[in-house]
Amino acid sequence: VSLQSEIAGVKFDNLMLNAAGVRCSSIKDLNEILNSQAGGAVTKSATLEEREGNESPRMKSLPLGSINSMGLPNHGFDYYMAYVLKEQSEGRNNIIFSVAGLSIEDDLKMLKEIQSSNFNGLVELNLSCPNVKGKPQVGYDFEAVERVLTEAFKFFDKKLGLKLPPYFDLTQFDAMAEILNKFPIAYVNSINSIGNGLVIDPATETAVIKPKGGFGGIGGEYVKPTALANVRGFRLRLKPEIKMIGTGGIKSGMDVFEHVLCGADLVQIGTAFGPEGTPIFDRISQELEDIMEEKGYHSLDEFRGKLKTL
Ligand code: RRO
Repeated sequence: VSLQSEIAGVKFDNLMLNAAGVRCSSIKDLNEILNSQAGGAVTKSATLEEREGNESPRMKSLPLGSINSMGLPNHGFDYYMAYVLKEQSEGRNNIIFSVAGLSIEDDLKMLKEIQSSNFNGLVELNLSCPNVKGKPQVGYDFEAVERVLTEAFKFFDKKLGLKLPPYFDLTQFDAMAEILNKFPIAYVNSINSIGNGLVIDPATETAVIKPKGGFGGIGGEYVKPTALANVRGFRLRLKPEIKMIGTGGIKSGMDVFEHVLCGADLVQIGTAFGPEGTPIFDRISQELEDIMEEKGYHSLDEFRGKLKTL
């Protein structure tokens, strides 16, 4: 069976990638992903300048997932730009360059630099970081999303994907899809973590992470139904040229199978990749291949988006 997939002419031997943020901040991390069974790698979202991020402890693994308030620690735009250009020059095109400006102006500055560079791969504009103090998630400000896309596509003609926060009402899917369908977007990636959850330790009567009084983005099993709903919700509403990446709650082959049934072209693994590391891509690939063989599927196309409803 084949786990190959494609977005905007970029081919991936395996539909599974890391989710931006987890084990992908350094060149060493990224090379490890590229040397694994993963179909490609996504870089830690870059800001214009290098950042330390929030105070520690800022991430905690939980029985059913994770909470984080990293606060966008990263090596800065130039570091990741140099890396993706070098890899591209060596023939690699399966790296997604994630950027997350601290303002719309910063987003546009980074997209302008990418536009004027030789980089021709997929770019993921993260409109959904929940953890930078005082900065709301752009994806919840529909007018701001339309504004950044309107400005970006005045000059940007490379392959742009969007990382969106989870939405929770069908009117939000309708309104966001109507905006996105106006633009030549390569893909939508749903979901980022569910922002500003609160996990507490009742024994010590204390929040489990330090930044923002303990509020942080929730990932893992907790978020899978929300992730599937967002992938499905957008797949049903977006024009077919806009592909989908499914992210949220994947830790088994069956989870990937479900994301693809909802319409995912690629999937990304965050929370579960943290503790397990790159062997997870091998394990889940094997599990997915077994499921496909048992069901008689040879390719992802045979069941992608074909969820049945009652
Ligand atoms: O760095 C983070 O705190 C972070 C980011 Br940029 C994001 O997009 N999602 C997340 O859960 N954490």
